[in-house]
Amino acid sequence: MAVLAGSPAVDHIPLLRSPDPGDNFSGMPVVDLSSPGAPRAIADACERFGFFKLVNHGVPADTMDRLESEAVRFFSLPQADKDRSGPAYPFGYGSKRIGLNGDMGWLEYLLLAVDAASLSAACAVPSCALFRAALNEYIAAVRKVAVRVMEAMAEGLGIAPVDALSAMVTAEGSDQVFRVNHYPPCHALQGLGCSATGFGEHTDPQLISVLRSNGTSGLQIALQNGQWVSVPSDRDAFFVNVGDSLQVLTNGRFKSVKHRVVANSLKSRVSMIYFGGPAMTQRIAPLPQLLGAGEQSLYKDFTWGEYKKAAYNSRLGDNMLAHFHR
Ligand code: GA4
Repeated sequence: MAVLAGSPAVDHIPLLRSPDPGDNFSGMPVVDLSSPGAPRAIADACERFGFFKLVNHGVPADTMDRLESEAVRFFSLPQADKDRSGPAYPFGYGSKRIGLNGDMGWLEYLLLAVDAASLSAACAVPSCALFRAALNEYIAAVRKVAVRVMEAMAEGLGIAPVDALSAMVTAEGSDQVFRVNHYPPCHALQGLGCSATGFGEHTDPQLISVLRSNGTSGLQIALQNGQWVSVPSDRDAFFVNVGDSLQVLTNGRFKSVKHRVVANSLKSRVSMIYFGGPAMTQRIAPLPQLLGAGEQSLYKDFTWGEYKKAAYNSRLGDNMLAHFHR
């Protein structure tokens, strides 16, 4: 593993050879949520890539900008102040360490718990009232988008009821997480022809992830043939990922997309991501409406609680779902 020389704090951050600049995701599906064709387009994108860009989603630019400014303000605080909002586990501020099993990335972040449609009262950070208000406004809006997208997925898959998927994240006790990431510029790498790993490759364990970033790119996804492509940033759009649990609910029709983030050598990247997960006791198994005659589940039966525990005991790049294959 190549490492960043210099400071011991960054000794364990891997370097990556990024895709060539020509490897922008040229075939990226762009879905207009306000169009009648959205359900089919969403289902198609989830089957081919497990990923798409969402436009005309209805969340006001103000709601996104306010949260971005508050996040930038927070991440500009002196390190000692930010550390007072840590540790990241179960919830709070973290820097460079991802998860509890030794993964490192060139980023700092806030990991936050969501109850129903706002920050969990049990989540005492961030303490700043303006930041909390911006988070609550944004979380309520992005969660509505996630629900509309999941309803469109059900329609696109041709299954009833319309809330067959979305009910899992709106149900009492659903396990929703919100994360705000800051990838500082990695000046040391300027001109070296490689990038620092911001967030190493992984799939998301939940059902759905909805990401918004500032104008700095860095997100890359793996296509089904294993090729990595860069996703051009778009601060007005959302990027939606299929997670492992949704792959299982659709018996492998929707693909949980492998993705990663590389740090930029010149500019900061700020992203905010809503992760919609079900209640701990929710059984994760293919929806009967989606199983054809005689079709068997590709996976062993498990609950979200069991899967989450397995995921949190893994390294980022592990193929967690492989352990649950029949
Ligand atoms: C990936 C998706 C979410 O960011 C996250 C991550 C979590 C963490 O950062 O603590 C995990 C990662 C994520 C999957 C494997 C485990 C757990 C880090 C890690 C090594 C909050 C989540 O739910 O799973």
